[in-house]
Amino acid sequence: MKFRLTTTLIALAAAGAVQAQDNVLHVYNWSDYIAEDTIEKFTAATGIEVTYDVYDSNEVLEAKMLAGSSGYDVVVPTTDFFQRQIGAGVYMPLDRSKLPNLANMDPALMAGAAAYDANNDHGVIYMWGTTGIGYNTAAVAERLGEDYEVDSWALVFDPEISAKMADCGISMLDAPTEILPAAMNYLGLDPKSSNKADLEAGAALVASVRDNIRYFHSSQYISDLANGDICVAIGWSGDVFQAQARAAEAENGVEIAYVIPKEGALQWFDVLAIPADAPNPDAAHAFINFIMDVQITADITNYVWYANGNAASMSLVDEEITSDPGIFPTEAAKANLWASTVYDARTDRTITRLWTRVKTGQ
Ligand code: N2P
Repeated sequence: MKFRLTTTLIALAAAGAVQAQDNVLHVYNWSDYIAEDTIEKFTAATGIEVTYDVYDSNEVLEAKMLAGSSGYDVVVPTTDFFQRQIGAGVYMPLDRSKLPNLANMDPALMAGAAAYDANNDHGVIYMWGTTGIGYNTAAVAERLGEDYEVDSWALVFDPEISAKMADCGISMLDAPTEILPAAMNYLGLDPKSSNKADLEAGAALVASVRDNIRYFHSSQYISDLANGDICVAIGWSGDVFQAQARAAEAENGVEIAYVIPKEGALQWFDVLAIPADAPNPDAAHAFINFIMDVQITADITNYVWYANGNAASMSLVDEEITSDPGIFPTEAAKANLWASTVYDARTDRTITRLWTRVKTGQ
């Protein structure tokens, strides 16, 4: 009798554990990259509970993906990192039969992502944006004059100009594969070059303004810009617009603007993907399909100020977003955007080494 009771309890406990696991989805996404109610709505619609963790660096995500057994069901790499990770067998092919909302996606944008993931077999576009400059308009006018037009990387990369801004705080993304190409672009070099000498020249330029940089970080600048604690940031488009919105909401007198420098900028795409060892691939597919719902994805864009890849959602996106050239670049700006470069392992090591030196000022 006692034996039977115990086995029954074990069976019940095991069933409970399996069921609990079936109904939990582990999402790992960028910080400040989803609407306030998206997760809540997903759970309400599907009964699937979500644990939601965040990162602010492709390098951090990549380390977890390459180590394996991350426990995550959905992650959001940028296409260049994504391609290399697909090569390492990190992601499972998507089951299109579980993704009917794929029909909502923009074919031209998906074709762009397919350059990194043949046939879009492993991922769908989540959001995209550019890496440009966020700045405090009053702080710039005060230091560089009312007539100074912020339209160039010179604000950060010209040592004399950035020296004048240093006191109010300049930050840079801690993202070497985005900052070094921007520096190379400013120098007139090909930002997509994997040539060691070009990367070294980019690193030398960043090093030359190192003393003017308060910090390298990829998420703190949102609130710091909004609060007036820094005045210039090389950052991601939507993050800068979120800073602008936070300042406006706080009515603290801080006015933030975003510019895609005239020399050019990186246009990046982040994709939703499922690790090959995801514990709950069914729930992962349900989540990705849910994100591709036109209303859900429009809500996210309206909250985070990043463009999405969902053509059918565009009519639900606020006009102040669709009409902003910092979010939807003009044709002229588009001509100067470059796409992410996929670096081989050797170049990647070079970049890491150069970046460590730049950051530590050695
Ligand atoms: C959101 C970061 C955007 C992702 N905070 C950059 N690829």
